[in-house]
Amino acid sequence: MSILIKNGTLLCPQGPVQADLRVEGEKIAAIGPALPEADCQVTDAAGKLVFPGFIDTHTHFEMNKGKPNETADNWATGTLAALAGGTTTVLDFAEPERGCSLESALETWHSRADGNASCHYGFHMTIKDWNPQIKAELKEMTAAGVTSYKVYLAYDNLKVSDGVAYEVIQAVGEEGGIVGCHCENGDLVTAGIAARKAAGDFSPAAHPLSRPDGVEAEAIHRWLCIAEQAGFPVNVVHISTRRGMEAVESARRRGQKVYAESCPQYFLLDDSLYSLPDFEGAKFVLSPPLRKKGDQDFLWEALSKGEVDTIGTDHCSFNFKGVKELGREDFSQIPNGIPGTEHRPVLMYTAGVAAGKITAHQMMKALAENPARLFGMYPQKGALVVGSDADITIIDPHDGGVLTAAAQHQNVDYTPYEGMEMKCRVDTVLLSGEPAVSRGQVVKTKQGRYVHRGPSRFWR
Ligand code: DUC
Ligand code: ZN
Ligand code: ZN
Repeated sequence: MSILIKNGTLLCPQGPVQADLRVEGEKIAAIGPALPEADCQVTDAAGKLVFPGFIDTHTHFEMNKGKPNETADNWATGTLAALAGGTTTVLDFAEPERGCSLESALETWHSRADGNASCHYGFHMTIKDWNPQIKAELKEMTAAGVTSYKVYLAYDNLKVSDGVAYEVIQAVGEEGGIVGCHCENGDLVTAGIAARKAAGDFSPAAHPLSRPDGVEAEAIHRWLCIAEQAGFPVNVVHISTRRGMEAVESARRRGQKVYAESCPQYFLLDDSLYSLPDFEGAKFVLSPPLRKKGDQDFLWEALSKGEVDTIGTDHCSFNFKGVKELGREDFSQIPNGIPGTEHRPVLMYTAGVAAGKITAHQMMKALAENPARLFGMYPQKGALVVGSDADITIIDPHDGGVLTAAAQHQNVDYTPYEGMEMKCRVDTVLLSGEPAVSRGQVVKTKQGRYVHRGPSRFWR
C-alpha cells in the first residue's frame, strides 16, 4: 500500500515546499501539489513539518561492555529511543580492542546491532593501533560499507601521535573516506586533572576547569595543520568552544576543506551545571565539557552561518546511580558521557528554530542532509526527493511537552534536559516506508537495517 502525506511543509533540499509526498514501498515515489489519494493511506500533515529522517552522526551504544562503566543504552534501547525522537539512522563508533583488527570490531558491532536495532545504522571505525595490517584493512572496510573513522588526541588508552594522525588521514583519504577527530590535548588534560587534585578539588566542578577551552582549541588547530599537510579533508567532532570554531573557520579561510560537528548540549547547557549540589554535576560530565554562555552564542551564530555542518549527540549514557557515582570521591573517575539521541531533534527545533536562531531548513541540513553527504549516504538518505529512501519524520510545531527521564525511551536514570519545555513534538516517523512512530507512539521496533555507505561527498 502507498502512503500519502498531504498538506505538509516539506523540508526539501532547495528549501521548504508546500506539497504532498507519496511513498511507495520503501521509496519516495512522488512530490507535488494535490497528489491523488486513491489507494493510499493518507496522513494529514497540515501545519506540520516534514523532514527527511534525522541522522545522528555520533552515538556510543554498548560501550565498555562488561565493565563497571558500561553504558546504560544497548543497541535495542538506544536505537528505539533514537527512533522515538525522530532519528531514522545512527552512526555509532565501532572500537577494536587493543591489538585487534578492524574486522574484529566490525563483527562485534554487527553482532550487537543486527536484529536489535529499531532504526537504521552504520558504523564509524575508531583507529587506536596503526600498523601495516590495519592500513591494509581499510580496503576491506570500504567494501563492507565503512567509510569514516575517528582518532583521539586525548585519553591515554585511545590517543594517537601526530605522525599516526597524519598517516591515517592520508590512507583514509586515498580510500575516499574521512577521518574525524576528538580534539583535546591529552597531555594538557592529564596536567589539568593533576592540578585540580593538587588544589584539593575532587568535585564535578573541577571537570571543566581541568580541560579549558584552550585544550580543545590547540588540538583542533594541530589536527587541522596535520590535515593540511596530509592533503585531505577532515572532520572535527563535538566542537564545544568559540576558540575551537574559530580554528575551524580560519583553516577554511586558508582554503582547507574542514567539516565541523557539534552537539545539542553545547548549544543548550553550560558549565554552571557542574556546581549543582549533591554530586548532581556528575550528570553533565562529558568530554569536551560544557562551556560558557559566550561559547553557546558563538556556536548558534556559526550554525546559522553554515559553519557548523552536522549536529550529532555523542550519546554515551551512564546511569547516575552506581555508575556516575564511581567518581563520587574523584571527578576524574566519573565516566564521561551524557544521553541525548532521543531528544536532539526537539531540542534543536525548540532552542534553534522556534527561538528564531536558525531556520527549519538549516536544521534539516545539519541533522539530515549534511550527515548523509559527509558519510556516504546521499541521496539515499537525508533528502526528500523522488527515489530516496522513505525515512521521514513529521514534526508538529503546535504541540510540545516537558522532557523528563520518566517519559523517555533512553534506558538511563536521568536526562540532562529534565524539565525543559519543548515547542514541538515528533508526530510520525516512517522507516523505509513503514510507519514506525504514529501520533508520538512507537508502533514498530527492530526493523533497523545496516546502511552500507559509500565515499564522502564534499560540498565545501
Ligand atoms: N566523550 C564523552 O564524553 N563520551 C564518549 C567519548 C567522548 O569522546
Ligand atoms: Zn570524542
Ligand atoms: Zn564520542
